[in-house]
Amino acid sequence: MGNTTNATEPALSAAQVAQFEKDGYLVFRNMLDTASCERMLKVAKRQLQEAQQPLEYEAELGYAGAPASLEAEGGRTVRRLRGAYDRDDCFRAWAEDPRVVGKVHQLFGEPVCLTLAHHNCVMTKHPQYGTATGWHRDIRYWSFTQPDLVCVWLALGDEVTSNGSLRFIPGSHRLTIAPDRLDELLFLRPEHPENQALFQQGTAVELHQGDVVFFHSLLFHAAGVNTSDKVKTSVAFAYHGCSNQPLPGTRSAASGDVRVSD
Ligand SMILES: O=C(O)CCC(=O)C(=O)O
Repeated sequence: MGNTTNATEPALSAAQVAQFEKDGYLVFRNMLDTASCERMLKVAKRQLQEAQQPLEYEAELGYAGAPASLEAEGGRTVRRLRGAYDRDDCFRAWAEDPRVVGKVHQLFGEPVCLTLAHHNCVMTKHPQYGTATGWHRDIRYWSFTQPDLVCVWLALGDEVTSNGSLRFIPGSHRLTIAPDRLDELLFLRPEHPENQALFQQGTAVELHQGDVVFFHSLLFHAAGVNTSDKVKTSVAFAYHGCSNQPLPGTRSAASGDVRVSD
């Protein structure tokens, strides 16, 4: 597995910045300590049990294999605990952690804002009804002047191929993709020959508790199903340079953002 970096420095080396620009992602091993991860897991588990809103259900996504409705068997399987920033101090502290913000600030070269639109969540991938995610770019979730956001994904436990770890296509944030290669939800069409060649370049990024991956909002990524017997839990926040504003009238603008660096 490439792109592995030890998170001992507060900010990024020139080599790390160059690697992010080339590949579109960077992995930091053991960035968050065990106690902080366990605290987040405990809070997430309790909020899941209590079905604390706002939640996103697998049935609402309509992905292949998802329960057909909220009333169907498995229909209340949670995909996201939305609004993580306002759910608990432990998530807020992570979103504002100077080690995270410092790195993103350096990547953007300017003060950083956290978007409260989409992401801003605890992602859960459940064993039975958790669905695979096709190849996509996260920019499909947002509308900003520039398509430049960075997602920061924290693993609260093991994320390996068998429980649906992320897969990335290195460098794909720099590709121009003809519209006919994408479906109406902006997923790469699996049957398209050029897409199939691209999928061959996909690489699994296995993570363990406390590992963090930063990735560009134009990077194509996918994830599998969870064939284990434990829920996979991750925390995802996304950031943009403060000069890169959401487009007026969009969900990105309505959700608001939080300035997290000076
Ligand atoms: O865990 C997954 O299925 C991938 C999630 C993802 O990439 C997304 O929701 O944008």
